[in-house]
Amino acid sequence: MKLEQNKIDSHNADLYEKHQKKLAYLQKELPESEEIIKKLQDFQIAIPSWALGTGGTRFGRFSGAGEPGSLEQKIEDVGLLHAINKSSGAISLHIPWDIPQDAEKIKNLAKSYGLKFDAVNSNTFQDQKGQEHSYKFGSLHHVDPNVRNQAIAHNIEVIKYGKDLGSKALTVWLADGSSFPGQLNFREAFQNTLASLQAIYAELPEDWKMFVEYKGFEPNFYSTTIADWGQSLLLANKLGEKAYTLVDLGHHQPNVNIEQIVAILLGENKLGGFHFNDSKYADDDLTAGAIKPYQLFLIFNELVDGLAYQGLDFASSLGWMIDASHNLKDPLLDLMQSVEAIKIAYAQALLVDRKALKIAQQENNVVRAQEILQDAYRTDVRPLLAESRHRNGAALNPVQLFEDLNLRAALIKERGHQGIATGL
Ligand SMILES: [Mn+2]
Repeated sequence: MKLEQNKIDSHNADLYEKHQKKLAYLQKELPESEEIIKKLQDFQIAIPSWALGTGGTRFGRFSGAGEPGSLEQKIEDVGLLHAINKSSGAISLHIPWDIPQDAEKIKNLAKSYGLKFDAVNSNTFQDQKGQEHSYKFGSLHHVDPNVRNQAIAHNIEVIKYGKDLGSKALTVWLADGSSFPGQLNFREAFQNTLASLQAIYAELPEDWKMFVEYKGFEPNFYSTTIADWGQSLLLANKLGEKAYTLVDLGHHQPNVNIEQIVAILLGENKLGGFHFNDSKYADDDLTAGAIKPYQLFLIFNELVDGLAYQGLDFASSLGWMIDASHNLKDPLLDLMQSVEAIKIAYAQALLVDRKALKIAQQENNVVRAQEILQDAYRTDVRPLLAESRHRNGAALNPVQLFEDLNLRAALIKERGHQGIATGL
């Protein structure tokens, strides 16, 4: 389904006067408004192909209606999202859930919606039909070289699909680990993982990056072979300059200081990308900013500071991706909310008075430092986001537009009630 521009324009016309009032106030208060609006216009967040269907929990899945049943329909959905918010101009594919049978056709389809292909993701956490060796006891760390070789070959195949589509990065997340003490020799598991990743890295094109994702728990309950950012960074350092650590917000134990991890990784120029989501207890994959918006802001505060320190362009230097999928909301509305929350955190981080913060830090003025951060965090920057969308031809209020136009009903009419998306 392609959304006609005039529908967005008439939505905007209805809301424009009210928007203009709020924006004018903010522009008067914040001299940096114009610069922030421009940065927001450029900032795109990739949508994962597996988040377009209703997710499940380990107890069940309650599918929504009108979900995309094919890769083409998933691209259509991201295209629709991008038309509405002009902030989701990329899609991240998971292989083998989304194998592009005809790469040229898929590439052209994505192009017609203004979409690029972000990092491609391999999957060695499930067995696929007809697969010779099982990943039940792991993949790249497995005790059996035949299993490792099969997993290596799969990752190399994923690179090939990505090359055909114009992707520039491979994300490797492993479910490898152990659930009981004694099950695994930790040192050998790590060494096997490194050797396997080296074999994959050797096949990485010159202008590609490899993102090594870590996770502290689940699906294994005693140990994970790439459990934290230290282990990921160790691997990335050993692999070479094209390898980076990827931070997924849900992959930490409760109360871990993620913003500090981000600051240190950026200082070493070893942060490759992000998987945004939010959580209360574990890897809940909830809407970004739904539970801990202040943490999200503090992370962006480090990102703005760290990327400037490295002299890197904010929008293009890291892989910005959502990795969320849950069982209650309409997936497209959920993604709109995630994108909004991410961009709010970014805009607030841009508001931080860095010179004043530096002085407060030098003077050990703890109160002042907190005031500076919270002044930025407590500013309602939503009119700046709305203005950046409006200038890009997108909707002033994406969620309202989607609901007012009954876009899910239109998708159900097109696809039927039974469509179930592949993915989690
Ligand atoms: Mn992830």
